[in-house]
Amino acid sequence: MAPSAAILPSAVDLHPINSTKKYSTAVETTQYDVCEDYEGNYRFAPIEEAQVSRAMIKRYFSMMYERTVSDVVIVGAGSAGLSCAYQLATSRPDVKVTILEANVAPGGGAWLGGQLMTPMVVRKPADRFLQVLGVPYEDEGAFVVVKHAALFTSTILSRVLAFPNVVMMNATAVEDLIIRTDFQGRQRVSGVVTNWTLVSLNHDTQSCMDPNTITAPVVISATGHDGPMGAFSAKRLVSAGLLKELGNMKGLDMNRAEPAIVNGTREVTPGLIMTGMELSEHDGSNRMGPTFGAMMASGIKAAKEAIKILDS
Ligand code: 48N
Repeated sequence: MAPSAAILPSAVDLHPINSTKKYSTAVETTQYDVCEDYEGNYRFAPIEEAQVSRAMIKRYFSMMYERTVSDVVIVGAGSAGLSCAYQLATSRPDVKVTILEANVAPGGGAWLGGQLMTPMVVRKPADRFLQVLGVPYEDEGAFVVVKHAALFTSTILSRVLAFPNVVMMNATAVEDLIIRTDFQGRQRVSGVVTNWTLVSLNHDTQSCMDPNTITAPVVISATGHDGPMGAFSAKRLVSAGLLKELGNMKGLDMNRAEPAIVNGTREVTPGLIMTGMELSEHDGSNRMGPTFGAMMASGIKAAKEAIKILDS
């Protein structure tokens, strides 16, 4: 008979370091003989190794099976991709959003502010998104400062992953686009070609290691402007003949760069919306350096553009 969930003691609340309050005394339960005792008698419920493996395999591969057909695929879980996912998930809980992130750790360049310093600057009015997320900040007038960039990134990650209509496959690379010719003879992006990132990065070390696919009527590319696979879709559009040449990101100019990225967020080719810093490589707009409001607003706009396509 399948064991019911162990009755575990109430979670020990984490006391501030200087608290005089001790952890609760040893708490024993009859089921599974668990014991939360920090004085040397801590006992876990029993487990079989196969139970752990099957718990992961069952969930991951049924999710992978179900999401081979998604409504929206977001490529890249940086600040733009995650902001886009949040906006989509909240405004359209009926839409199946699948995020593909090449790194094991999602978040892209938003774990630090600039030059490895931790504070994150966000120019108004993008601070409103921080208020929506509940991320605290210091108000400096024309801009606000989040005390640690990871406070934004960990908060939005936890919010996005909590939505029932959103799944994220990290350590998974998009290594090509599905490009079909529609009945009007127009080429349309209709999904993505995927592989484990470690495989994608090692194609030259083995014989052919074929990929997998995920089809979707809308693909949103948020692959950034640097990193091992930066500006992936922009570069692929050029090699596929859907874009004449890369615009190549221009020098830093905060006041020009941020509105250009937000206002330029759009469907760059049928079926493919581009957002965040990848757009600077596609369009040749300026970079903004260590300010993140445009990433959030561009992600939000990309979500709105995606909904227009889905509802058209
Ligand atoms: O953070 P990034 O790189 O990209 P954005 O556009 O979300 O945010 C950009 C921002 O961090 C800046 O660059 C700031 C504002 N600086 C500007 C400046 O002037 O320097 O996230 C992109 C994500 C990363 O996590 C990559 O790992 C991932 O996309 N990625 C991919 N994931 C799956 N498949 C791929 N082919 C792929 N390529 C990149």
